[in-house]
Amino acid sequence: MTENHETIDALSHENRRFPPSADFSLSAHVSDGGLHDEAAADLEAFWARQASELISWQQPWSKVLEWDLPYAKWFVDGKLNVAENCLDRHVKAGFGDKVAIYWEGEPGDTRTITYAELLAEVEQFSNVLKNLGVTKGDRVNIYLPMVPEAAVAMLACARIGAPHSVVFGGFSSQSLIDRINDAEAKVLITADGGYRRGEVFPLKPAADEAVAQTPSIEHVVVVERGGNEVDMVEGRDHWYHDLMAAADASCPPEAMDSEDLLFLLYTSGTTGKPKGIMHTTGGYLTHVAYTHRNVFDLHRDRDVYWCTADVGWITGHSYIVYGPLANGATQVMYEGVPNHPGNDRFWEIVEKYKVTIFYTAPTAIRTFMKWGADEPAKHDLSSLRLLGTVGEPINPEAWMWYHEHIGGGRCPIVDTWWQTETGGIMISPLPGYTTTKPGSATFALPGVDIAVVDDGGNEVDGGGGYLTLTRPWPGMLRGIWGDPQRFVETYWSRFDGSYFAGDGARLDDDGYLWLLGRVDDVMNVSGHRISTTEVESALVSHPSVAEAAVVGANDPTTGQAIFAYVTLRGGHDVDVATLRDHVAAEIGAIAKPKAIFFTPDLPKTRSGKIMRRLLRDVAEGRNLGDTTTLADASVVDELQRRASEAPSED
Ligand code: 7RM
Repeated sequence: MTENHETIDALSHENRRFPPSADFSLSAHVSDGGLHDEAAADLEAFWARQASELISWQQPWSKVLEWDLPYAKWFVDGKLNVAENCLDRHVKAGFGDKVAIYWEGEPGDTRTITYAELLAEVEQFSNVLKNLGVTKGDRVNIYLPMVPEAAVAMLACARIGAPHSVVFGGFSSQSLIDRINDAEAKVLITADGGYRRGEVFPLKPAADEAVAQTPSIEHVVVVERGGNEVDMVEGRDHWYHDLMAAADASCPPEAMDSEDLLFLLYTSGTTGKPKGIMHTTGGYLTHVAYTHRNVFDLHRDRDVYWCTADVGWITGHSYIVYGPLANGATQVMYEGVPNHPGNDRFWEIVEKYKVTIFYTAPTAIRTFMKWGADEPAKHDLSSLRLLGTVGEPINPEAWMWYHEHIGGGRCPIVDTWWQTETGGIMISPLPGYTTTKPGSATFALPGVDIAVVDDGGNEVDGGGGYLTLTRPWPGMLRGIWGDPQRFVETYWSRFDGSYFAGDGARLDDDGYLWLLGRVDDVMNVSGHRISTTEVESALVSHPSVAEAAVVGANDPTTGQAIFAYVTLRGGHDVDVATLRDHVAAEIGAIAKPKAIFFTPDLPKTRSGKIMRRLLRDVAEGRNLGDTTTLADASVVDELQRRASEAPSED
């Protein structure tokens, strides 16, 4: 522990523990500390073994790692093709008839796609891209709903060595313009529209607006999905099915260098233009295959895996497309929202496909809590054997709800911490080995080295601090597209020799890690550095609260004062005084919110992360800053209206 005060005060306590069941451990890939020991003994040898056991190489590497801080090269001189790893080798090994994707459209239409069928589609689409003039190294932009063609397009790019840049289908034309222009993409793959909440949302008009301002785009490929009316520009726009019908069936996979660019994925920080995060080939694929196998304990002969993310996010890249397919998994892919036609749609899908592994976001879980336990109770969820979360800290009460009402009390939960920049999971329980504590992501995975440090960069051996990664890992970002300076400044300047993730974390007495949210969100109340996550978790531990967002707003007396925005569970009611006392009882009087506002919804990004910056603007009576990444703009208007009502206080 650092002297006098911790960098971030540790307030909450959680004593519940969940060791893996003997039954689960018995068949788990990892059931002891062997992998940890192996990685600790020789990190490079450890990753080399993963790369050779999980991935097929056309040419072996000459060197495992070349590390010239902050630039890493993994599996130097190795040659491989990602699509071949995800498809061809499974078909060659006799798994051609195995289902790769059970696709469920929102209206209820379905498609079942085997590995052989997926390979055929990808080969043909690779030829479509080639026919449009795409060659190795050209960037291709993808702007699609959650349809199988999204995976096909990504894999076809990988097959011919054209890096893709997927833009989430919920983003506006302006976001698309910025990302296409930054990447200077040559081809755009989009759809007429997709289904969302029972209606067709058009994509092609946004794509048209974008292409008018993106001179690099030569061709637009349009997947027919929504059936909505679209304008097709002669010579520029082509229907996917027309091009496919005219393309050759066979396309051999390109031999790619391990360090060739596989994709760009843009992340928007709090300031500045979106960063094109660069991921390369061999290290990335090794990292996602290794984590997908061991964190989810994937047994491809019996598991049905479902990750509810969109392919437009890194979670979709790593844990819908590349990790699961590299491992030969059978998975569910769902097009739509969780509440169409009813609030039990997800549970209906779990029952229908007998899903065994389910991976979702805390924001979704808190929404399910709001809708009530009756929804999952309508369905037989007994096929589930493992649950996962990603995207935000999961509050202990949401963890417990997930455990009881979705996992039936029997499924281990893996709370997986990672980032677009890390490429794959970094911190997580290993479900057959790690004893979990609700709300803790537990420990760094074997092969990953972290340190929680204080302001001066000194490692703390307990309490709160900044999360850093101290050694290179294979899935790490290789840079920011077109902006090498920003890469160094953003990630490698704050702490000498380490990657700074931007997150706060706490180590408890047993060495468990508790993620405390972005350090920009940490509050300073009378000199105490309090994490928003801990106060939110205290609020969510009240039986009436479904979700809470907490921010520090300027205060003349205490520096910052805690403002809380609270969403209640369906059919519940509670008053402000009760909740303030509840927080005081849970974590101490210092963390008692000065004001609590009730709200039906919280402002979130399109990937479901709470936008505390906007709530700070509201709390401090400022005009709202950049709201372009907000999923639903009406939420903050309503909050601003409510903020003009007097805040409640002692
Ligand atoms: C995968 C993803 C990254 C940020 C990261 C954290 C937060 C993600 C967890 C988490 C606590 C987790 N990529 N985060 N997972 N916080 N516990 N298990 O979300 O680039 O979009 O976001 O998300 O703040 O820095 S991301």
